[in-house]
Amino acid sequence: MDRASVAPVRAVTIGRTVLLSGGSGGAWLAPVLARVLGPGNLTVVVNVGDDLDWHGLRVCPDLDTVLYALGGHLDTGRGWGRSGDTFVATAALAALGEASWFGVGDRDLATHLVRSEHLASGRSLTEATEALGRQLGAGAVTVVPASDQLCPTRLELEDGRWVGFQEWYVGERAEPAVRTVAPGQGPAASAALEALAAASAVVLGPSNPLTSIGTILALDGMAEAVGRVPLRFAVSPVAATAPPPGAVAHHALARRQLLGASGDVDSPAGIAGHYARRYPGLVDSFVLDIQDAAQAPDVECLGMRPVLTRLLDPLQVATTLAGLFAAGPGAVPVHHGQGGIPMVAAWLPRREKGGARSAPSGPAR
Ligand code: FO1
Repeated sequence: MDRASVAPVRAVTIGRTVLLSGGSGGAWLAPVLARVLGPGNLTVVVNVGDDLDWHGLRVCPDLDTVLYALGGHLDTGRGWGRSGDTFVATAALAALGEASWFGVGDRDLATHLVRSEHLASGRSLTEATEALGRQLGAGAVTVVPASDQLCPTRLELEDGRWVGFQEWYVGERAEPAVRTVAPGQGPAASAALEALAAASAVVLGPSNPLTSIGTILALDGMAEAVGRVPLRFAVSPVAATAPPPGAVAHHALARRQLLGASGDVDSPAGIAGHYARRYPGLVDSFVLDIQDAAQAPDVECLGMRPVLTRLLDPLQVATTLAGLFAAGPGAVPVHHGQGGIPMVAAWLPRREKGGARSAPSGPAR
């Protein structure tokens, strides 16, 4: 994401926020949300289920996508890797007879070399990410891996093969139908759990609900820590009009395939339903596009408060979220009709029967 293209916005005063993120979806929202929330208020907890060891180097695609976006280095056309990168090393590897289905850019390669050196010298992935974030200019945003351990996602395909996530997603363009998604198991990173314990709001970002958000929530202690945050939002990764974040062609196909494998539909209400069934009570508000307003009642039936905004505009999403964080828990939405389209402008504290406003109460768990 080009930092210069983001208009300056007035920061609002609220507590600390945690964004759970995959690659492109989180990278699309994180820089703008960070500006809206103000310096030091955002921690991004990033999926590590896509990570792989490549020619002896640790590659963390989602962490790097988020760091590059925050530092203004992301190739936004591709949705991953560094802008202006070349692929000479990958071509040289192919010439040596090595598999070349996973293309690592030459500038990107430097990130994997430095990270791998940190890990080899005994530093944790959290420490390596902090150092890389400083070097890449990720600013006042704390970026932490969901786990310090390698816990790769495995997929069982309909043809019976078990493959790693990248083998399916990149190697086979997400085309083979998926039978089972098996998130890696392991402890959540302590920095991620500490950020959640200190947060007043958490956002399940507009990322893949299974292989980005689901893999984070599968780590030991993570879902419980998310459930203890007072305000818990999810942002739809899909809109009726166009795919919001993520320019990668097979991104939407992957989401459809993976939701299908768990019996869910690739629509805002389908994804809200996925969260409601898998993690009952975890998400209390679900953000979807105003053009999908017809699905808001279905979201409400699932026990979540639907929040309508312009989902294709990260600034609208970020300012909507910040306004709701500032209003606090236990408030009710105010809808403004705009050309017949309802939009949530704010939560108001609930009114007592006698007309007085009640103190905000905690959301139902
Ligand atoms: N995506 C591709 O479609 N093809 C690639 O060759 C590829 C290489 C790659 C190398 C480093 C990296 O950080 C990301 C890379 N990606 C590639 C993107 C990545 O596979 C996915 O976008 C994420 O894992 C899904 O969030």
